Amino acid sequence: MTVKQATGADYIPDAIERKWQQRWAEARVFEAEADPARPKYYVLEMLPYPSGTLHMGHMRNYTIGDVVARYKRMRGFNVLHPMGWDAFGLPAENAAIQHGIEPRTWTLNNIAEFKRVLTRFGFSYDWRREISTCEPEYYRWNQWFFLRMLERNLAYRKRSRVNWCPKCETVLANEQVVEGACWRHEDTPVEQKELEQWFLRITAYAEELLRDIALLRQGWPERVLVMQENWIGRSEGARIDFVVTETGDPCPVFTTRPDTVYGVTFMAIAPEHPLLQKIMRGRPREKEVMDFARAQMMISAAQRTDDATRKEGVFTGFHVTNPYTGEAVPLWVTNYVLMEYGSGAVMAVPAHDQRDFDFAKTYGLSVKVVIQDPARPMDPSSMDSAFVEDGVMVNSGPFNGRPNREVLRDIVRYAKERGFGDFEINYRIRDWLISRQRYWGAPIPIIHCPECGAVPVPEKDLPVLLPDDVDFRAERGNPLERHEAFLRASCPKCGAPARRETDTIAQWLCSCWYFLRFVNPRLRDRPFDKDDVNAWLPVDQYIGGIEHAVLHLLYSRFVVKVLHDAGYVSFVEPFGALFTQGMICKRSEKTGELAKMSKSKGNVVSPDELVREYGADTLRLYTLFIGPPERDAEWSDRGIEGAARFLKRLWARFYERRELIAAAGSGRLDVSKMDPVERELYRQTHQTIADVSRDMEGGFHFNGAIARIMELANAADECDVSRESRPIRLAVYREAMETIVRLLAPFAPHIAEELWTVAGHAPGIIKAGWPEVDRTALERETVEIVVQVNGKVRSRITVPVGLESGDVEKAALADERVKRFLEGLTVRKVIVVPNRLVNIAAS
Ligand code: ANZ
Ligand code: ZN
Ligand code: ZN
Repeated sequence: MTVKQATGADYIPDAIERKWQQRWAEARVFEAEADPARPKYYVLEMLPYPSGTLHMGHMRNYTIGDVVARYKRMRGFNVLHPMGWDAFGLPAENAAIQHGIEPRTWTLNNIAEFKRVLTRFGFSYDWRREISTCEPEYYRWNQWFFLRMLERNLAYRKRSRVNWCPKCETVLANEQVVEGACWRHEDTPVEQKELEQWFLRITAYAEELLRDIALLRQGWPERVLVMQENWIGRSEGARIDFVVTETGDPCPVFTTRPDTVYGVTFMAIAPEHPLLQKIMRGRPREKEVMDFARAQMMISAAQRTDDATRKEGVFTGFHVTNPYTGEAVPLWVTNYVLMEYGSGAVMAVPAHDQRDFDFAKTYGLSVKVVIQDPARPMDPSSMDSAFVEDGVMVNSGPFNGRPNREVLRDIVRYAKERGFGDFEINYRIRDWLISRQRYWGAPIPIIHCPECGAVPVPEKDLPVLLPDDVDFRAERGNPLERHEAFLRASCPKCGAPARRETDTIAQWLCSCWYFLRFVNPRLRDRPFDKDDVNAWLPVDQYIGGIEHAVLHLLYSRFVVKVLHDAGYVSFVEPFGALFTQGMICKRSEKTGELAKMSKSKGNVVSPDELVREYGADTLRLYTLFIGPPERDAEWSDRGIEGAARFLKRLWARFYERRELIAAAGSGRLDVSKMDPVERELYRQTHQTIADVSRDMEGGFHFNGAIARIMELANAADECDVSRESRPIRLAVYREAMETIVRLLAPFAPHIAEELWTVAGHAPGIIKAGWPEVDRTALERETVEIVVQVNGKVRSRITVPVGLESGDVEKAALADERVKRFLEGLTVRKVIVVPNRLVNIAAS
């Protein structure tokens, strides 16, 4: 390839960008090694999934990370900034099924493509640390993690329901279910099927995950913390032991409103509730009840509990006894109670719970008021919705007459004393299902022995390799299940012929510890070195999309807590600070609709074409200039032209004045020797350093920072300089121009490096560092000006040096003493001699 001449009056981004990228790589500028002498800074963007549709929305994320990394380097930090690939997952497998490309080939091609584009943008990664989660050297440690979890009783196997397509004979991920049907078989409704699945016991860490949110308040967006809190969903309440009246079987409930227990008029249980199997057998209503339950089990929990879904149920013919009253109420199986929460049974109080109220109205069940609004007493026959507010207890035996809030604890104590209930805390969060009945993932390191059951693969036998020679042509199920060589194993315990587990580890787990592996990506005998990891972690700044606010971040926090408790790391939280960037949206040319950039919306702006047209620096600058990075922003082609013009003009100025700049003095400048013009440019230079530094440190105000740099460039442009200028003016001008370049370096690093050398410096703007503010420059110098009225000195005023004549005139007329002399007179004319004198003619 012929690279055009890199220097010269024409700004040719492609040439200078490639040139500097090569130099950086040669000089290994971004390769980080631990260094106790310098403060460390670990900045990380969320691991990309290489799916082949890179667009400018993605590039914004990486640009933000790169700006932070470069800025921190200029500030003297030892910066770790790695990049890798979240390479396992469904799309690779879909490509194999649909287009006959092997998942590995498809993935590696995409990675190569992603890497090419990221490199072209000049992102400052330490590429030596690149990792790919689909490589055995990485996923063996995934398997190692799984074994550690197993050891600590944090991994277990349980029957659980999955989406199942009977035609594909395979498990479908949620995203493969399209309007209730299989993605490949529109005519085939997806069923729910029970399968043995592997789970991680994240619920064991619910309380710690909640508690340590307090440690993140400083560096994380509040809304993400709230989302995590809600996801964990701690709920304080009580367990109350109801009993099936006819059989004596226990039927405990979890309730947050024990104060309503005297108002229970029926019991609602989940279709999956084990009680049903037990009590219904051979009963008159068995068929009706079990048919209903089975039908409901085919519908996903999310759909069943959707507000828009009608509440339905069937009476079982049984009753339960309320331990407080001894009263028997009917037992119903319903669609709105979930087996996964509490005990899978709800004491229904139609008078005070809207769902129960709706259900009671549909099926003609009774409503009993136990909390009254003293101002507007209610009676059940006239209520058209549940009364969910606080009030005074009625129809509640010993608790009558007291405010319900006050009774909450007493009523549970009452049960506790009598042995039919207790305080209980429930969490919404569920254990984490990590097995996938799919090929393209890390095999779960388990061998099933007919004698010994599920036996872990010994550590020395890791990794369990994923075979490459699989057959997707059958288009059915998990191809590992048909791979004889993979399946065949002998039991690690007893040596008997056994069968290898064919489930693979969910992609989620691969990307929940990669930030540790980046520290020692090539270590062969351990996932990471404890000391190294303790030195680099926690990640100082994590950057990614809000769509990962809950699961990815919560799982990563969980994994780190487990490693901490197992003694592998000394910190308890992986990410000290989190930044969630907004999305780039684009208006559709056809419909005018503004939508998030995505392939499916057809409004993708491809970085590849743009970078050829404008260069990386312009694109980087524009994606951050477009608006505050935490907010969504609208892409505009005109905006990008603006960014391009700015860089072009900066380039042109440097070349026009390169001799003047290079010849001018540099070093500390003396304000007292400057004339007003020089002083003003000098002041603005240092004010810009102060402002941009503040914008960089406090909350990613990159768009503001860029705007200020542009203002300084305008001011410098207006400054009159030539060969004849005084040396100090040239020096002030040079400092302004160099400051622009240094402040611009994190955003537009290539042009900054180039212009830095044009100004006569040795290459290496990062080493040159971030400019320092001269505080003495920030205040405008003042002068005392004499004010005359009709030729006689009447006052003196103090104004900033170089203040515009109009403003000096205003200041003079506003002076109290001057006003007194002007009383009763009309001002005819005002003459201003800059920095010296004002003469007011009045009569
Ligand atoms: C009686 C009651 C009366 C309730 C009342 C509410 C209001 P949170 O706050 O989300 O924890 N519940 C319990 N287990 C359930 C399950 N498996 N599926 C569906 N709903 C379930 O909600 C706790 C409340 O949700 C519990 O308190 C229970 O209804 C219901 F006036 O018990 B409550
Ligand atoms: Zn199908
Ligand atoms: Zn065995």
